[in-house]
Amino acid sequence: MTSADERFMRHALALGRRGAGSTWPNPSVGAVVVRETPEGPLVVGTGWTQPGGRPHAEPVALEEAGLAAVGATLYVTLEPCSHRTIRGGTPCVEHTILSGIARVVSAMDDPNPQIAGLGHALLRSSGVRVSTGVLGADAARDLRGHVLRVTQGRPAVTLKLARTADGYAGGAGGRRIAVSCPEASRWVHLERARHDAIMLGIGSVLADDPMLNVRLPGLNHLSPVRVVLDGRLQLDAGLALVRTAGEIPVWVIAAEDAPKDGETALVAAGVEVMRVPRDRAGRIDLTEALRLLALRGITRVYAEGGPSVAEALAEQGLADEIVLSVAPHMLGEEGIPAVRPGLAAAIADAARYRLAEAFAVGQDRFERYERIA
Ligand code: AOF
Ligand code: ZN
Repeated sequence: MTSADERFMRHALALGRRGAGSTWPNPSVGAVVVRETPEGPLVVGTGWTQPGGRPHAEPVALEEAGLAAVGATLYVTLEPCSHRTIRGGTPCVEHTILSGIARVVSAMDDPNPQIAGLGHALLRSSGVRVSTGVLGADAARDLRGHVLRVTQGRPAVTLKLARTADGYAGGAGGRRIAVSCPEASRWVHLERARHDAIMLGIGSVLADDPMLNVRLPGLNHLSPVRVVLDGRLQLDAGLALVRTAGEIPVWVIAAEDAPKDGETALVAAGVEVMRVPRDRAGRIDLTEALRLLALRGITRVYAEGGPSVAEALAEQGLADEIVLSVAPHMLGEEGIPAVRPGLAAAIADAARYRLAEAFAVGQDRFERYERIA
């Protein structure tokens, strides 16, 4: 590996991130084709996985490079695929070999059992030089949703909670309060766009009647699937989510024994109702709920609350990233605490989470924690 390899892989990683949230069930991969010239290396093609998951990143970059790919190096953030599917067409390995690429630099093996090393092996056996593992840790973080889905049958979960300076997420009785500053709210909308699904507990939905869409100029079409954890099926057909279910999907995950009466009106409004068992505490079994989402192709979930869902996810080791923000202003009275004891214990435990980053957006301060084990 050379510093040039790292440099171009960084470029490929940045390109791959562009598709995050819009390629599920596929991972969003980035690819860069680089040619040596007398003046130094030259980027002759770039690509990333396209909306819906196809075309893959490699054919996009290789097509742009055209004949300039002959003898060039392909940087790719995931092992090129080797499988042939009815929907997919030509495997990326074949595209790569036919393009005349001399060397492939990849960040990580694809744990998808259909590929799992075969992509790299086929390239080598065709005389392409292959280096793997370049910035592998960065790629593993970016593609965590894909990795978890194909290895553990669950999506990656980002948990996000905002609180006032005195620690509240809501007012007394769940009353909605303004917590985040406008800049932080916009940042959250961008984060929504980078995930496949937003997930909320029914408590927050009933308290806030949120839209849970992406409201950023030009990016509205990137609104993710809206998932509500609703054990007793309390979702009301008059709520904003339900009224817009025809435009942006709403999936409700209820307990198996939840009453059937409300379901007809929700389904008529375009809501999909799914059912999972209850856990031992009588709540929706989160592991089962996430398994269901992964089965439906979801790789990246943005869990926006509220405090009970956040605590349960953290306690059960299901939150891969935890993003906590604190605003400068106080609520100044009793409210709903944002960080419940189980979540506080999880992030304070150095064996479970580490503080990866601290930053400010507008007036709000953010901390991002990453799961260790
Ligand atoms: C690549 N480049 O850009 C992506 C890859 O359903 P298919 O046929 O599109 O294949 C999906 C699988 O291909 C997916 O599960 C993952 O293993 C890999 N994704 N591979 O070579 C890409 N997105
Ligand atoms: Zn491919």
